Amino acid sequence: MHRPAIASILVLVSLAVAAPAIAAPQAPGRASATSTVKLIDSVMAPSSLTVRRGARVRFVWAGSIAHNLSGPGVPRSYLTARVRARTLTLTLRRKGSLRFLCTLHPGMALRVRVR
Ligand SMILES: [Cu+2]
Repeated sequence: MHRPAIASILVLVSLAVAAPAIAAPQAPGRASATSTVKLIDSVMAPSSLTVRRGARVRFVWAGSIAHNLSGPGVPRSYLTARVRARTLTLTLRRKGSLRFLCTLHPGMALRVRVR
């Protein structure tokens, strides 16, 4: 008996969530692609992205000072906390232009265009 292919995909997604330090397989141009954005002192790198609907964006705190994160889909705890080391992966399900920012550092922002 064969398991449906979707089961394998769900397992991969689950592993990526459970172990964010392990890089998930990336396939550029596919809806399941993950883009990594680093929060460095005091910029987001890259500062703009264009992705397909359904893509994931993984925020990685890579700087030595604290940053917070605000934007669509970001849990409130990331805005209220001064975070030093954390990752957050969001799945972007709607087309449009999104903006994420650190409110502690003016100009520390990311714009994402979801196609
Ligand atoms: Cu910041």
